[in-house]
Amino acid sequence: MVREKAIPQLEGRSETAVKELVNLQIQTSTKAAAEAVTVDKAKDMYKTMEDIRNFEDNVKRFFSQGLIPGFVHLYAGEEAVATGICAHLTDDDYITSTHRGHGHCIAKGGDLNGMMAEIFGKATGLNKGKGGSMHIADVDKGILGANGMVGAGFGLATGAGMKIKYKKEDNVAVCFFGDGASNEGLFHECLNMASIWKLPIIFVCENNFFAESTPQWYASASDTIAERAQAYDMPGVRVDGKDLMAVYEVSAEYIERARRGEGPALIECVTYRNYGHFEGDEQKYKNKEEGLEKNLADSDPLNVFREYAIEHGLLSEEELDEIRAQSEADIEVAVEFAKTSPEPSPEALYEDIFAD
Ligand SMILES: Cc1ncc(C[n+]2csc(CCOP(=O)(O)OP(=O)(O)O)c2C)c(N)n1
Ligand SMILES: [Mg+2]
Repeated sequence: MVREKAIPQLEGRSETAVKELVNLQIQTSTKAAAEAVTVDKAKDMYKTMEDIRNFEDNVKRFFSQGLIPGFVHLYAGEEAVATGICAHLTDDDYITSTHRGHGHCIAKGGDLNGMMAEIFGKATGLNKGKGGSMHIADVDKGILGANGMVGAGFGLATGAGMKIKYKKEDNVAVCFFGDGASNEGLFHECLNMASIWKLPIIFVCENNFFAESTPQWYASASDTIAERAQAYDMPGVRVDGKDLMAVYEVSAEYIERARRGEGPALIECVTYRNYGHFEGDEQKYKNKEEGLEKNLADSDPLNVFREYAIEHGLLSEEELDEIRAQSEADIEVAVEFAKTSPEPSPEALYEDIFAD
C-alpha cells in the first residue's frame, strides 16, 4: 500500500509543513513523571545537564583562544537527551557516541577532569591526550567511544548487544546517532539484525534537523525517523528531546523491555543544537530569528526542566541554583586540572599501538 505522506518531499516542504513535521506525534512529559522520579534522581539529572552545559561553555571559550587542538562539535542544546537516557544506565551498560559526544560521555559518568584534559590534549586525559574531543572513550564505564565516522556507532552497539545476549546478561547497549546518520546504510543493517536476534539495543536518534548544513526535511524520505522502526518490527517513538522528563519517562519503558530480553527499540528525540555544526561554522543555513527554528532554539532544556521541577514541587529554585553553582565549581576544577597537566611525552607516540 502506498502511504499518503503527511509532508510532501523536498522542495514541496513549506515552513508550515515543516512545523507540522517537527511536532508530529511528539510525546512530552506528564505530571506522573514527577511522582515517579526520586528527588535524588532529579538532582543528579539536573547536575548532569548543568555539567554538560558548563563543560561545553568552557570548551567553546578555550577553543576560541587556541588552547584546544583539533576539531570541536558542541552538544549544547541537546543535554536532555543524553541525560534522560543515561539516567537509566549503569557502568555495565554500553553506549556508543558520535562526533558530538561530550554530552553522552558526561551523562554516562565520564570523569570531568579526564575528559577536559583529553580535549586539551594532555597526558592526564582519559585517553592520554591522543584522542581529543572526537575519540573520548572509557571502556570501564561502558563508553565505547566518540566517533568521527558518521553512523559507525550502529555497528559497535550491535556488537555490544550481541555480546550481552551471548553472555546472557541483563544489560543494554544504547546507540546515540544523528538524523544525518539515519540515512547511512549501517542504520538499516543494524536495526534489522538487532530485531531478528532480539538484541538489547536502544537506538536513540538525536534529531537536531541538520546534518552539517543539510536539513532533515530535505534529506529524509520519511517524515520522522521513528516511523522507520515499523520496517524492522520494533517499537518506534518520538519524544520532545528538549524535555528531560519526557525523555526519562519514555525511555524507561523501552530500556526495561530490552533488559527483559524483548528486543530493541528506536527513540527519536526532537532537539536542536545551540551552536554551529563545528566551532567556526558560520551557520548561514540556519534561521534562528523567526518561525520554526526560533521555537526550537528558544526552548532551552535546562530552563524547561527548572520550570517543570518548580511547578511540580520536585526541586526548589534555591536547590536548583545550588546545583548550578556546584557544577560551575566542578568544571572550574576540571579546567584547572587540564591547563596545569603536562603534554604527552614524545615517546608516548610509540605506546598503545599494538595489543600485548
Ligand atoms: C561516513 C561519514 N560521512 C560523512 C562525514 C562528514 N560528516 C561529519 S558530521 C556530518 C553530519 C552528521 O549529521 P547528524 O548525523 O545529523 O549529526 P549532528 O552533527 O547533527 O549531531 C557529516 C556529514 C563523516 N564524518 N563520516
Ligand atoms: Mg543532525
